[in-house]
Amino acid sequence: MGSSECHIAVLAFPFTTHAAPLLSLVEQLSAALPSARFSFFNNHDSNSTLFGGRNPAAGKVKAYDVWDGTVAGEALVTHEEFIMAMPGNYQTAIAERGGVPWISFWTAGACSISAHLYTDFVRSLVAATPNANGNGLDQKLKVIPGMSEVSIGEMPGEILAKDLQAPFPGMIYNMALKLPGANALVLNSFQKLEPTVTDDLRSKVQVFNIGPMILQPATPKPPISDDHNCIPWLDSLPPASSAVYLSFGSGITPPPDEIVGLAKALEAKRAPFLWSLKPHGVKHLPEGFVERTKEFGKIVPWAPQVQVLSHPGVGVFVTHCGWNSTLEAISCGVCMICRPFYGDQKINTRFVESVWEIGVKIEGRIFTKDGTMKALNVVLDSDRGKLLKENVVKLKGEALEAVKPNGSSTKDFQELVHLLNDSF
Ligand code: U2F
Repeated sequence: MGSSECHIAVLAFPFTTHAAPLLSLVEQLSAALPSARFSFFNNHDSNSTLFGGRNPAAGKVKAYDVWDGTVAGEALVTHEEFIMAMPGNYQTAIAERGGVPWISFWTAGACSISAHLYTDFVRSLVAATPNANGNGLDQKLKVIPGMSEVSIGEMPGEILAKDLQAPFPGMIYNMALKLPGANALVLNSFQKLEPTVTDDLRSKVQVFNIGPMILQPATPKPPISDDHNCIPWLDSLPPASSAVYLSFGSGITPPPDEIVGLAKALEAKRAPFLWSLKPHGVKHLPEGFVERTKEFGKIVPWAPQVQVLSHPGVGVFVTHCGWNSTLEAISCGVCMICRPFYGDQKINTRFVESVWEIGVKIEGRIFTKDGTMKALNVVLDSDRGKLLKENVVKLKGEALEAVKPNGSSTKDFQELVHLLNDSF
């Protein structure tokens, strides 16, 4: 195939924040590979959100809607229904892979994909560990490179699933089994963030560690919309404020009792706060909370997170520890209070608290008034908090180095482009 005919099929996973960074990667690659055309296969809803009114890379990226299993007139599909419908539909869309190079983009960190590659080993440890008092899951994974701080119970839930053949755990397990056969694995991370884990991964598959993509000058940035005036509100805070920013990604709203716990802590702490909370979460706030906190608090259904975290008035980020949020906090030098819910979030939290030491995990697993107050006091008003801040600022410096012209992520991106060029 001559380079003028190069055509890359891109298969997206349409849930939460997976398809958006994949499209960013495609746009960045398109700029580096002027002769390439990209077909972006995704479900209808996710494509409408991503492409609505946009024409990425001057038309060189074309969106194709693939049927995701939704039945007309019925609610949106679940992960499971999508997984059942997807393989056949994707194959029909792009024909058999036969000889076509496969490059995988994992939208979370090296730590979580590495964990999935150790699924059989972790499960064998679980099977061999007497678990009567529940302590078995506290066992640290000292023998897995880079994971000595992580316990079995902090592995992504799919690894520990009772039924490894159930649709979602089964899809991830099968992906991990096939991954060493990929031509490359692309990660939105950077070498100095997870060096041991990444070196171990590199022994199994070729890795291109190209992040943080939000700091990459070449990554196209979507237009910023601040419909709820978060930035002017932050600008209006007294100088040297340390506002609390709370957000739980694209899909999570904490359960009602945790929303109450968070609200009580914010009211008691009286630090300025900006809370990204959907209306179905707002209705669980304690009566009168919004009125009582209106002098120092703001609640919005969606915030321009990267700009918020970049604002000097923000002192701490209360988060579910999704990978994009974690990288954004690091890239902006903001400490985190973590309340992981599912998937990679527990392992990310462990790295935040014990490996990078840039934040704390919420005590007692869930948000309560006391646990949240304690975490806020540690991060905002203690010597430990000062150390966490120094660490995150240092890590931000490493991230900025990685995306400089000679930085590790820039080099990895250039090598990825070479690999693609050589494949044409
Ligand atoms: C899944 O991630 P989520 O979408 O739940 O969470 P993040 O990876 O943290 O991504 C959330 C993104 O949404 C943005 C924010 C992040 O880029 O800046 N955002 C915003 O702009 N404004 C808001 O008010 C709230 C969010 C999954 F749940 C995670 O466990 C995985 O790590 C992740 C990646 O695979 O996908």
